[in-house]
Amino acid sequence: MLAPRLSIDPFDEAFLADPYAQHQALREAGPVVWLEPIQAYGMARFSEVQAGLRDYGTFCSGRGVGLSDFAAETPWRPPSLLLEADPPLHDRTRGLMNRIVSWQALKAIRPVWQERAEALADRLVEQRRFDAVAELGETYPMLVFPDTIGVPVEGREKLLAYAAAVFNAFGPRNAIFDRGNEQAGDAAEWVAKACKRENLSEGGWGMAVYEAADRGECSADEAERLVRSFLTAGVDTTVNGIGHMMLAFASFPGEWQKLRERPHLVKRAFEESLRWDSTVQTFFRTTTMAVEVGGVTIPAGSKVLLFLAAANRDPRKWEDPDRFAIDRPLGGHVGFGFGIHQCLGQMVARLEAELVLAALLKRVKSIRLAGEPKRRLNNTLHAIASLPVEVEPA
Ligand code: OVV
Repeated sequence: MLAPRLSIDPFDEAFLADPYAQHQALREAGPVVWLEPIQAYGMARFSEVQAGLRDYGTFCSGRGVGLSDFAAETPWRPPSLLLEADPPLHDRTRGLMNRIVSWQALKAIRPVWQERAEALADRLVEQRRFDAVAELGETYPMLVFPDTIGVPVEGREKLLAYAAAVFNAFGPRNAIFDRGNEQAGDAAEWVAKACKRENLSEGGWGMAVYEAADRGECSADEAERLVRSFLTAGVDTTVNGIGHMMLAFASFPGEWQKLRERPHLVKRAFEESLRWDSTVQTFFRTTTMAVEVGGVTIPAGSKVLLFLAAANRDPRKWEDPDRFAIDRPLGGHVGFGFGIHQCLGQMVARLEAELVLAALLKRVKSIRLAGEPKRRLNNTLHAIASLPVEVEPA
């Protein structure tokens, strides 16, 4: 059977401004669709997305997780040794990185990160009105993450523009991609320098990668590129994760009251906000062989777009999926992906969100939108440019 052909372009500006409006059409059309404008397959139902992520042998990452097929085109930057790699290479690099982003490492940084979350919350609640993106979503990760990696202070604000450009580059070379590159300016050069051993501080996670290289776990060149992964994947993701968590509470005020009564739900609230609005909306895979999905044969060498965010609101899996409900039964969303590539930094993201949310919860009785949220269009991330909120101190 052939996949239904759709004229939906998941990278046009209308789609990216409100992807949720079109996810239903993608899911309803079938388990696999052919997206005419980008000449690629797509899957938007939970069970097929999860199965695709699970089957890394058939749906590979080594040919790139963007629209560009690395088997046919030269990648625009040297491929990530994690995201854009398959086993066995992937398992070696991932194992090394997992030992750095460990439970013990997170336990060690928690007190400092907590102090910074509390201080920031003090300041914002005193203000009453603030921009939950510019003053919280962006500020908090930038207060904690670059120090943890150990990058130079001078110029580190460039990390935001660099990440935005990388996430744009998973899509087609459209106007959003061009604008992102323009705004990035010399950020890629700054990041390349920051990844070098001589520019990383002692005791940071960046230096820890080079120490793994000293032990023979990878080469020095590989270490440099693995540090780049921290810097690419660690900022704009958590920035928008915290932003959407705040948007969720501002949009569903009853949930804040619920959380005030049941503060032990803090971690679940973040998980639910990621399900409700998944920062990483999509990633591609490439088929290594012909594969049948729901009666449709996808030929070998096909690009397949996995709609993580659409899967996370699939009514086949979730009850009343458009509702943000912090006490919903735990369901295992795919906002952090699934399987061998599942987010390396998920514990970092969870820690940041938990500390920010707990710090606010102690101080805030209610949150409301104080203006129209503004979107920032990105080919992969669901991103917010501005989110004016007003809080009532507790
Ligand atoms: C998950 C992710 C996003 C972007 C870049 C990378 C990873 C990387 O490994 O460079």
